[in-house]
Amino acid sequence: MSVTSVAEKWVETTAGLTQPSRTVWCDGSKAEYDATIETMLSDGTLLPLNAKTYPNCYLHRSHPSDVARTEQLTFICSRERDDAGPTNNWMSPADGKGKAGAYLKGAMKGRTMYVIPYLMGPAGSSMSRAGIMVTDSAYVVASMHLMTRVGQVALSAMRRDDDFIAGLHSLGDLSPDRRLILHFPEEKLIWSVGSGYGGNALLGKKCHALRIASSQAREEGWLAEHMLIIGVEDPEGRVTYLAGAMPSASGKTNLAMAVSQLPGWRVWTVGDDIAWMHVDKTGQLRAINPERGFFGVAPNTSPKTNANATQMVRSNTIFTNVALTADREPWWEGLTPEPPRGLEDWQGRPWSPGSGPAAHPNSRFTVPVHQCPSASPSWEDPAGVPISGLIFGSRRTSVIPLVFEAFDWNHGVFLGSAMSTETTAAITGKVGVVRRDPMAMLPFCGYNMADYFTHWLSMQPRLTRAPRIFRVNWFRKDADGKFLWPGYGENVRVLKWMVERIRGNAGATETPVGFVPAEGALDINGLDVTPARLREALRCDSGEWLAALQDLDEFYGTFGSRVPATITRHLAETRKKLGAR
Ligand code: GTP
Ligand code: SPV
Ligand code: MN
Repeated sequence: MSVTSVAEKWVETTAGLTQPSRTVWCDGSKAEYDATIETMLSDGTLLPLNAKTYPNCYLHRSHPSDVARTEQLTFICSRERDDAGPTNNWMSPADGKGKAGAYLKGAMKGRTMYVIPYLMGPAGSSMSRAGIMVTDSAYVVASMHLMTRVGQVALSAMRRDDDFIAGLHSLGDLSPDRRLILHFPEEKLIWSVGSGYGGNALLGKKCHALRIASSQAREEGWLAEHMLIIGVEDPEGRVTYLAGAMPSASGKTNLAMAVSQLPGWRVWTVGDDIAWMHVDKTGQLRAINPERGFFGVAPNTSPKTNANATQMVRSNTIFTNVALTADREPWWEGLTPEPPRGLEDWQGRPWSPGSGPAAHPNSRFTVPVHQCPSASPSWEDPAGVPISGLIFGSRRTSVIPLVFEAFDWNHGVFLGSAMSTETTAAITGKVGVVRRDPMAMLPFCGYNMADYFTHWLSMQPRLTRAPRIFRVNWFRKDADGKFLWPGYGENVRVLKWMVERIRGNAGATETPVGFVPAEGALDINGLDVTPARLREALRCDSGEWLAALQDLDEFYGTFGSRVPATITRHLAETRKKLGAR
């Protein structure tokens, strides 16, 4: 591998700080992956799964206090506090390096430091970007192999000697008291210490592809978004590409590989978590999936809810924090209607009904995209796929209709900026708390969120055909706490309406918040949902909406004058239409 002098120097400096016993450069080969797995099998980091039914699959149990992203320990270390904005934790670069530096000093003594050159995005795409991360975790090395493109392909993609995001990761002592996930956008640098889990540790994912990339995207005029990407094929074989933002554990992976319950329609998977989108020369928005794998939520994944996922995780998959059956197969709540006998829970303890969930609620599978039966033929196209519609979805048990469409781009940006959602197990802390999560980017925007709204608005004049913007909510419940909408494969009915809206041939009714499907416009042929329940799922209640918008002035107010006037004007107009006095 040909390594640039800048990269070499940074790795040397890093080794000086962390003092590993040896440094290994990763080449991304299969031999390297296999050797890493062997090492972890022999030291107990991985447990082998049933080689007949789950070939090349392994179970990893993380430290019990290291099971999800820790947002309170995640910081944007821009020079100016205002450039991180009120929705991010902030530390000065000097403070960040001082604090984390103390945890990192000598942290790799007696350990191997792996250097991983990785590429986010398909080889040969002008939209792809390189990173170099170092880590003392073999689990991270194997996961990066599955989730990114590792080795020379990354080094070759660098446009200059210093054209890479540098990421320093150490497990430290895994104590939450000595854990920090720091981002230095001005230095294109990430420091993460004290966690070996998911987005905290696989630095290519949230740290690079969202927090640092969003800041880079603003400078360079593109969008780095927390979005799935799909192609929706109609019965004539025409494919319409959509990208959709939903907060953590709120339906991206499931929608990305939905098995259509509508004859003739199907969903092709391009990505399930992150979209990088550029405007091309003709003014068309195009998206690539910067990742090469899925890090998906296990609980509730079943042949009924997500047949593609259950099929793709039957080989070459690393499971983290799922339960283990007596046959050494992975298990999680929802996989089968009844839990099998003789389960070990996610911490390896014998499990019995009544002792809480057997799999951790944020347990996950890590698997390459190409194993997904619905992977799109275009998923690695260096030119990306043309995006005709954008979806903002959130998890709300009330108020927010199943689907509605923004009046135009700017109104859609307002709807995205006003998104609220209920928290999930993907982050440590309380589950089910309603919070503002603009565009599902609250934990991932690497700069001031008000400037992010401005950046979104600035895209519109550059687009010849601005994508239609839709808002969805699969999670609205009735008075008895039951979901009003069956979800999963039935969501394709909603996708069909979107595709027809994009083509200009689906009926819609105007409400104060946007267009909802007109009576009969949503295809419910063969669906077991009463018209009354469907009406309830689509209902826009002015009183409920006005109450739900109440805290929005305060939220926008935290950004001071940085919030674009277009956004606050849309809020005022919406209130007026809803009949506010
Ligand atoms: P991250 O990987 O954390 O970003 O999550 P995600 O947005 O990819 O969410 P995912 O698709 O993994 O779904 C999270 C949870 O929501 C799982 O328990 C799913 O079963 C559930 N879920 C997903 N789609 C639907 C749906 O259409 N209806 C209902 N009721 N639940 C859903
Ligand atoms: C999320 O929390 O949005 C995830 C899981 O996708 S993690 O990669 O851990 O951030
Ligand atoms: Mn997901």
